[in-house]
Amino acid sequence: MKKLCMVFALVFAIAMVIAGCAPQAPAPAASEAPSQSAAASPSAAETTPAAEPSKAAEGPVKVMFIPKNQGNPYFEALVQGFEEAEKEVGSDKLVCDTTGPATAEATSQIEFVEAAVQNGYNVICIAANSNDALNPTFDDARAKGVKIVVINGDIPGSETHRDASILPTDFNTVGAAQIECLGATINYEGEIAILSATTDAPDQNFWIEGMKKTLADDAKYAKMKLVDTVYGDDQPEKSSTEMEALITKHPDLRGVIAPTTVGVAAASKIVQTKKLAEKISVIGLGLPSQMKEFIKDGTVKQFQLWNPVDEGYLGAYFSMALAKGEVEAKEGATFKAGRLNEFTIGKDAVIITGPPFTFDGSNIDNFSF
Ligand code: RAM
Repeated sequence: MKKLCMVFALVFAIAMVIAGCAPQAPAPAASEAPSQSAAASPSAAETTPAAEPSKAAEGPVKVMFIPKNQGNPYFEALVQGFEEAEKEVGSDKLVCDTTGPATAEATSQIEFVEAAVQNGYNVICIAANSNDALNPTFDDARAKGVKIVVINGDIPGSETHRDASILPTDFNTVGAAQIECLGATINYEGEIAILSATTDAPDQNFWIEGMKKTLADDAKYAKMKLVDTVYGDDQPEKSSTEMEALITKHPDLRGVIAPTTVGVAAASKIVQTKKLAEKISVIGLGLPSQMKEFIKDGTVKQFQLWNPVDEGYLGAYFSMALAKGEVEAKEGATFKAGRLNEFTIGKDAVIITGPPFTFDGSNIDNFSF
């Protein structure tokens, strides 16, 4: 794992110099806070009702990770990180488990949060499927002394209902970086579409907003026209059907951005099968392990992501420190996360894992997630 990280860091440094679609803004340090919510909200720590003391002192800290849905390889990469941390720390001190719904609807995670509370978990790390549908459930859990850490996306407008948020990267840079990534492959011209996950997904909607803003504000992209946004629900089949429908509906389509690992793999497969790579450029946020074949055969030129394994690993270390009272979930507090070293909590109790990264034929072989 250490080796992977060193390789990752090195390749990242090189790729930032040479990649055609490197993010426009420099990658933020872990201590820099994004401003994800439109309106400034008070820090979660200030508004939290007095909770019962954490039960962590009685045994190992128990962390439950709830992904958006089961069976998505992206979240399996996060689980890998949680497990790595548990192994490193020892299961006498930290136990990390995973549970979650089959599909990613707004309310599908509620029963899993409730069960984790009942089963004595100290911290729930959840990739929430909605900005606000879980608020009452989160409030109940916190009133019982359970810490709620949203991971892989914040819940804009509902920050006071969670303790902290762990983001894989600075979300403020993702929308613009994706537009540039696509633009560079289509000469900054033509009809484009977005293939997203679910309509409620907080992370997707935040990035899509960033893409639309970039298209509207930056003259460099004036000739790129967003003609459609469709939703594949992070299900391979639905994503494929939506991609096929986009191709039929928009005969002049030049590019598709799928900011979901499920969507971008499905879209790439359709373009590969239909031999449309010369006409339609697919980019997005993908897992190198799933995208490798498309990079190798030229179906996809480049795509982006960050390190989801590190995100899970950080989630585990932060959860443990939080449950043990070693760190407070508020701006300026610091904590150590094993091999990733020290992190400083940003505004609205947000913690950023690391920089985004552009993958292409020159580096795709270096990654194992
Ligand atoms: C998908 C999910 C997830 C997103 C990644 C990039 O697997 O939608 O939330 O962060 O892609």
